[in-house]
Formats: sequence, C-alpha cells, structure tokens
Amino acid sequence: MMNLAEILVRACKDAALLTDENLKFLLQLKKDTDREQLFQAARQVREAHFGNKIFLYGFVYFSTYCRNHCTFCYYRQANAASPRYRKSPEEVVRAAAALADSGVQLIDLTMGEDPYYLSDGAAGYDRLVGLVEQVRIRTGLPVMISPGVVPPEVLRRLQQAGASWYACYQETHTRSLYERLRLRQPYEERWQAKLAAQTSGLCIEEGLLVGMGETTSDLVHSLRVMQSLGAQQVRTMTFIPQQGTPLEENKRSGYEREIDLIAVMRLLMPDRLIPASLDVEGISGLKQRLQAGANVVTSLIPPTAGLAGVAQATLDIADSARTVSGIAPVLAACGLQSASREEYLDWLQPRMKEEGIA
Ligand code: SAM
Ligand code: MD0
Ligand code: SF4
Repeated sequence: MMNLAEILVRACKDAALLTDENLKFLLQLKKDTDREQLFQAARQVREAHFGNKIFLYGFVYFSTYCRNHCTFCYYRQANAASPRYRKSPEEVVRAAAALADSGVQLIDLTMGEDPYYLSDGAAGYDRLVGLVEQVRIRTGLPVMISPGVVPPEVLRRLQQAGASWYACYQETHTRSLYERLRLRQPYEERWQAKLAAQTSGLCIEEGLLVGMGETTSDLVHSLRVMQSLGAQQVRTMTFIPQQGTPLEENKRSGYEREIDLIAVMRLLMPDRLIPASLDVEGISGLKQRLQAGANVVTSLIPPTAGLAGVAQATLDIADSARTVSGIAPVLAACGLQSASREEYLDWLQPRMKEEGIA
C-alpha cells in the first residue's frame, strides 16, 4: 500500500499513473496536515500549467423559471418560495456589459429550463440564440451557455451565434442516485447533450453535486467518467438544502469533500479548468477552494442588477462581495492574479481549434 507522499509524488509526475486505489485514498484523508499536503501538491500542479493566473467568470442567471423538478434545486417548478424572474434582453446585455467592464473574461448565461426559451416552436430557441448573439457582440467576451438540455441542432446554432461553452452537469454518474436528483430527466438524454455539444465544436463543462449520500467509490467512478468525457472544465459543488424543496430538511454536509475533490480533480486532470464557485459558501469559502487548486472563480454577479445565484440565491451579492473588486484581496492573499482577456483566449482558442471550431 502506497503512503500519501508516494501517491503525491506519483501524481505530480504523471496523472495517468494514479490508480483508483490512489484516488480513494486521497478522498479519504482525515487529518488536516495530510489534506494540506494534498492541497500543496494540487497548487504545484496548477502552477505548472497556469502559473499564478486565475480566470474570472461573470454569471447572469437570466431566467429562473423552470419546467423541471430537481429535488435539490431552489428553482424547481413547484417551489413557490423561490424568486422568479425573466430578465429582458436589454437587462441581460446590460448586466453582461457591466461584468465585462469589471474585468471578467467570460459571461456564463444560465437559466432554468424556461419554456419561454425552450418551446413555443422555433420561437423559443430563436430567443435563446438571439440572446447569445447580443451578449457576444456587446461584450466581445467568450460566452458559456447553461440552458439545460437542448437538441443538437440548437447547440449548433448557439455555437454559430458565438457561444464557446456548453455547461450541463450530470451531478453524479451513479444512476440510482441520479434518479433521486433529476426527476423525470433521462440520464442518457442529459449525457448525450454534452456529446452533441462537443460534436458542434463547443467546449463543455461537467459537474458533480456532492453531499447527497454518494460513496467514495461513486466519486472515483465519476472522476473516471469525467476524465474520459474530456470536458475542458470540471467542477464540484456541495449540496445546499433549499427552502420549499423535498430535500429542505436534509442536513448540509461539510465542505471538506468538495474541497478535497477540487484538489484530486486538479491532480487527475491537471490542465483542465476547475472552478472555485462563489455560489456555495460565498466569499468566505473562496480562499480554501483556490488553495485546493481551483483556477477559475465563477458566479461573479453584478450587485444591483436584480440577479440571483443558484445554490446561494442572495449570499454576498448585494454587498458587492461577489465582484471582481470584492474578490481581489482573496486572490492577492493567495499570491494569485486575474488573467487578462488575452491570456484567457490564449487558453481557449487552441482548444476550440482542436475541436474544429475556429
Ligand atoms: N437549469 C440548467 C440545468 O439544470 O442544467 C442550468 C442551471 S445548472 C448550471 C445549476 C447547477 O447548480 C446544477 O446543475 C447543480 O449542479 C447546481 N445546484 C443547483 N442547486 C444546487 C444546490 N441546492 N446546492 C448545490 N448546487 C446546486
Ligand atoms: C456557478 N452559479 O458558477 C453558477 C452556476 C452554471 N454554469 C454555473 C452553478 O457557480
Ligand atoms: Fe431547473 Fe436546472 Fe434547477 Fe433542475 S437544476 S430544477 S433544471 S434550474
């Protein structure tokens, strides 16, 4: 049986040498001193691939209407407690422009599975494609689109309208668990949407929701599936129980599992983008996530646009903590710097070329 130091040496040498046993071992560390060694190795690997540069993503949750019933989500259709809004294209473009001016390198356009955009014949999709186009033109920044499951031809149109990324998280790759989370959304359909996005030349983001009763073996399985998917961005978020949902009374787990997973993802997928999301613990959890090897800060939200977060609808938004200037002291304390737009494009463009986009 290898010890921690041996596993970390192996990981830093070549991620391909890591076995499932090694991954399990790393995900089960208990002592803080051991976990700190894991994080240190993850930082070392991040530095080798990205130096001290961090990418910043602006987040625009432009419609919180949703036709779905995910048990974990505040915005599930039946929840009367969640704030519902659908921002006009002008409001979306204004929020995106404010984010761009503040210094982010990408705009993430996210919505619930809002029928206004997803049905109504072709009209719905036309609205979605039009929105991407406007944001792309007005900001000049790469756009990520998180619309839920959409058909392959719509993914193609989104790509042609200027989207670079499609984000769609499976949450888990253990089917029995998936079925308890994303009710009435076939696993395969969601999975295939990601493959179709890749075929259309979009970069993709895959994600794991943790603290839902998954085992360490479930996590190792997910890591392997994520690795073989070849997503350019991989994330994990801790489940935050939401008022008015079936899992409202569930106890929130600690954040350790998410933090450890960030570090293990960094070791296993060294050159991928891995977010530190402000949408879980807000600004107070940013340092820990960056120190575990994340290299993107996501869920930066303009304070006065009336926009919500997903897992944390309001935390740290109104007081401007989820902004580029709000997070600046944390980046500095970690010895990190925001990348420039050019540096982000230098990372992104070759990946898009590889996929035949550019
Ligand atoms: N409606 C689209 C969809 O579901 O794909 C786009 C939104 S998606 C980016 C929202 C993601 O936030 C979920 O896939 C899940 O990973 C995460 N999330 C939602 N509710 C959460 C909660 N209560 N706690 C933690 N993460 C949550
Ligand atoms: C985030 N709240 O980055 C956002 C969201 C959707 N692509 C991302 C979950 O944390
Ligand atoms: Fe809707 Fe997305 Fe929430 Fe599921 S996670 S209920 S699809 S907004």
